[in-house]
Amino acid sequence: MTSFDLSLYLVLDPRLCRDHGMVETARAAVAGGATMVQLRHKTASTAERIAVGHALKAALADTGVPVIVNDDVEAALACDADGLHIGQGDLSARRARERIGADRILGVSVETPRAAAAVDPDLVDYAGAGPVFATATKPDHDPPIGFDGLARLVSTVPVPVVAIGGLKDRHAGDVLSAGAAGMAVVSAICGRADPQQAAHVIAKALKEAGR
Ligand code: TZP
Ligand code: MG
Repeated sequence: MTSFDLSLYLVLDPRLCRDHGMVETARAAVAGGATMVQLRHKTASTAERIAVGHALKAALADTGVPVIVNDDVEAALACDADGLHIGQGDLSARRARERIGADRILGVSVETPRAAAAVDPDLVDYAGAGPVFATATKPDHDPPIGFDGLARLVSTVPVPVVAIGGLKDRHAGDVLSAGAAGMAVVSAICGRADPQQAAHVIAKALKEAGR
C-alpha cells in the first residue's frame, strides 16, 4: 500500500483557493510541510476533477505526498490518484476498495461513534473525524464534537484518525492529545496570502506538540 503521513492534511477548496489556485496552493503548502493533499471539488464535473487531479499529481510528483480525490472514483482512477476519500453518504467502503484496488489509500469520514465502530480496517486506511469545531467552510457540517468527542472517536475507530473542522496551528497539542495522528485543514491554508508560511506554522506546531 502507498505509505502516508496524516500529520498535516490539506483539503483543497476551489473557492478559498481562488487567489493562488488549487495546484499552486498545494505546491506551496507541501513546501511548507503539508503531508497529504485532498482534492475536494464538490461542484466540478468528473472531467474537471480529472484535469485538476492530473495537475496536482504532476506538481507533487517528486515530493512523495499523496494526492487523494474526494468522492469521485472515476476521477481518482483516471488521474491515477494515490487515494480516495469517501463520506457516509457516498459509496460503501467495500465497493470503494473493489474499485480502487489494494494499493490506493482509502479514507472515510466519521462523525459519530456508530460510524466509527463500523469502520473495517481491512478495507479502510484512515478516518477523518469531526467537525471538531463549527466551520463556515462546510455549511452543512454535522454538530461539532470538540476534543472530547474526537478522543471518543479515536478510541472507537480501528484505523489512524485525522481531525478536521475549524482547526488552526494553536490546536496542534489538543489534536494530538486526543489521539489523532494529525489535523486536516482547509481555511487555515487555502486563501491565506502565503500558504507555504501558513503550512509551515502548523507543521512546526505539530512538531513542537510531539508529532
Ligand atoms: N469536513 C468536516 S469539517 C470540513 C470538512 C470538509 C471543513 C473544514 O474546513 P476548515 O476551514 O479547516 O474549518
Ligand atoms: Mg463525500
